[in-house]
Amino acid sequence: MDGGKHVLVTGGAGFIGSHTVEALVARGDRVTVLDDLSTGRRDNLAAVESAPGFTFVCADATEPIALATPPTHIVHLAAQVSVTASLADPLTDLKKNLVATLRVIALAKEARARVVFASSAAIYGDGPLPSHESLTPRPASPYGIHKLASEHHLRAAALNDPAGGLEAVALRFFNVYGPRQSPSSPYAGVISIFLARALAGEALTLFGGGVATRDFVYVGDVARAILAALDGPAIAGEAMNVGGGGATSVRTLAETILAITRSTSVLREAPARAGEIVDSRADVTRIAERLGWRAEVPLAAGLEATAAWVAGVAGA
Ligand code: NAD
Ligand code: UD2
Repeated sequence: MDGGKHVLVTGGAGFIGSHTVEALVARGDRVTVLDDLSTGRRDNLAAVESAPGFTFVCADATEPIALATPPTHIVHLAAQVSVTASLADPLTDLKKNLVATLRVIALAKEARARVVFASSAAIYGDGPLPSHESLTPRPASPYGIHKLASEHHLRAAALNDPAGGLEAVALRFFNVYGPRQSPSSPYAGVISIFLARALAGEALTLFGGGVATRDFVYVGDVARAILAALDGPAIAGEAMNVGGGGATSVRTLAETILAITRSTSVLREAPARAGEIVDSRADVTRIAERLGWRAEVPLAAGLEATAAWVAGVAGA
């Protein structure tokens, strides 16, 4: 086992979580997943269920977290992930996205565990592009506010740690996509929704006419970034962008997906969704310098892999 790491992955049964868990198990780490299965699925973990050192705990991360064996590292992914849902119900978002982080910090202090936290591009709001970590964040949704507040709590916990040396890294994910991203909720990621609809011959909706741009990053690249942050030099509460560094409009994305799937689905326009940022693109120099990470999977290749997965699920 890699230096005796025992990694707790909250939200490990979810989309990004299950890819991260597979990568950790593959290199021999001991892994505990804590997930309430609110949006995650146990079968996302089918490939690792019987691996040595793997444990699944069905629990709510907003409650105090107690494990039989303390972790050496924590990847905190459990969250309410929809910007739109956070606007409709900010109090639930506060609980799931901020209270849960405070539970993780309490455990990290007790266990002396390094924390890698899933933050988001949503903390930037509509600021200058590309978004650099030194910019003043201006989140435009409760989701972005609570992700940013979580980052501040992690940094403060690291600075004020009486024992010294609490390590925490916030990774600001841009738009992550890939296999296992559920298309079933209206708040699901745009790529999984478009692929499912294109394959079913249903119309693709372009909110705000599809002029918004996003920096899409493949889930396998994101899992590698998480592992790099777990293994990298000690960092007391620093934030780093995780994106591809490019910008693709939602309309271009829709047209690419129709071509890849050879779909005859129509594109229809609808008003922009409230609270959403228009343009988003990461400056990825910091993570390249600090952790030697950069995205490797081009959008076309990632879309092909995701389309194959969506088609498999639809045909299963
Ligand atoms: P997901 O919904 O697939 O994963 C979230 C997981 O957390 C699910 O398995 C869910 O069951 C679990 N969960 C939710 N609340 C919980 C709670 N209170 N206790 C225990 N488990 C709980 O979403 P994802 O896309 O894999 O997102 C993972 C993380 O990455 C989230 O923190 C999200 O905010 C962040 N993020 C995602 C994206 C993206 O593009 N997908 C972008 C930026 C940030
Ligand atoms: C994603 C993450 C969110 C947050 C943010 C960071 C998801 C589900 N959410 O939010 O957690 O961290 O990134 O910036 O991954 N759109 C359409 N038609 C559709 C669906 C979406 O036009 O059917 C548009 C939508 O209006 C937006 C873009 O596509 O302009 C991306 O939407 P999204 O929901 O995939 O992701 P986003 O950026 O709101």
